Amino acid sequence: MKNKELKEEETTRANIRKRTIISFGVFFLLITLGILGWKWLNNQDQSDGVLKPLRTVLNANEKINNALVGTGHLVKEYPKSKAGNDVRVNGDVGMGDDFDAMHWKLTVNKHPETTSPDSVLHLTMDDVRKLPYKDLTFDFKCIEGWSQITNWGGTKFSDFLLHYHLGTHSGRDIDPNHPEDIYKYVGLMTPDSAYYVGIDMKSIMHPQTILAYEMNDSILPVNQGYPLRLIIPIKYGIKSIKRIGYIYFSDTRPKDYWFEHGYDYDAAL
Ligand SMILES: Nc1nc2c(c(=O)[nH]1)N[C@H]1C(S)=C(S)[C@@H](COP(=O)(O)O)O[C@H]1N2
Ligand SMILES: [Mo]
Repeated sequence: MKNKELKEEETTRANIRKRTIISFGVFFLLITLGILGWKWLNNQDQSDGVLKPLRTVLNANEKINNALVGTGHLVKEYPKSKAGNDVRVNGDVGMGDDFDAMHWKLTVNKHPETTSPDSVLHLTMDDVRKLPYKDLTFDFKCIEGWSQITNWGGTKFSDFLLHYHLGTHSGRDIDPNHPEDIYKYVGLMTPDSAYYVGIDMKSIMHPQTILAYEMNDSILPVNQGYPLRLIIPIKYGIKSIKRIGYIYFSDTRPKDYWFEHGYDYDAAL
């Protein structure tokens, strides 16, 4: 009896030793793999400010987002009374003091391949104000982690495009039945070209995407984008470009300031 117990105890000990050795082996193997993986990742080329393997993941996310962002999905809206008066000012790229607001015009280039006079529009704020009015109170989210409920007034981007017959190769109105005629992207830039964003057509046509010229029922403050900014609630604040000078269309991704600094091109919420 005693002998048997002793034997059992010995085999148990041997088993424990064996398992401990295996555990350590696995532990060191994982650490080695981790270090090798990290080294491999860091040896990869950069693509648009981000390591290539990471960029591939970001691009995959973007495809899924593009498939999901339909005009049916609406961002939550709040009563105007919930909007803050003390609106945070964030980001001043392309917002220099040398801006001549008196002579500002919105330059719209209808086609990427030509700058012939009949392909370019020069619009005033009076032109923009003639379009149907739309206001919106929503939770504005910055990629840095803060958010704020704010109120904006202007015109739907989709109304702007349809009124000026913009966004198509043919110059006809955007028609979902003719997707081949619709440019894939809209590019927007500040007058000094220092800040710029690219937005896919589906998102720019979203019913909550607006060309805003008011905040809390008053004219936009200068540091909030006077005279005209984008408000695009389905995306992070980085896409809501302040002080728009140029709008253009393209079938390839327009350049994008924060994408060049390593952020996801879509910046979808
Ligand atoms: N021209 C311009 N537009 C810009 C930025 C900028 O630096 N320059 N920053 C963006 C960022 S990161 C955010 S969060 C919002 C902030 O808008 P607000 O200053 O009105 O709060 O503007 C966006 N639009
Ligand atoms: Mo932001």
